Amino acid sequence: MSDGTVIKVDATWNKVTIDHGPLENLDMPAMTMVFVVADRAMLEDLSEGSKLRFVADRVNGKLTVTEIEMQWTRSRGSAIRRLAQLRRLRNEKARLQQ
Ligand SMILES: [Cu+2]
Repeated sequence: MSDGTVIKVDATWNKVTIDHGPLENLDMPAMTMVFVVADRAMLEDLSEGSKLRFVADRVNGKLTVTEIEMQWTRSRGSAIRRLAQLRRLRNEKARLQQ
């Protein structure tokens, strides 16, 4: 996995601009560039300034983010979304146990 910081999220085209460290599997030095994401759900966790670790590969000729691991210093907005998601899951679990 490589380290990166999200510069921009483009939900319309399923793209994300990442300031990334070296990508050894692609023989690429550190730089800022645009990637496609393999699954648009990946974009939900990302916002400007998010720190992540990720895997990128060439898929159908396009440089594509295939795996993402969020760092703890994620943006406040996505932390709040994550909390709301956890609360929903907890409510759902409580409902099923009734
Ligand atoms: Cu690059």
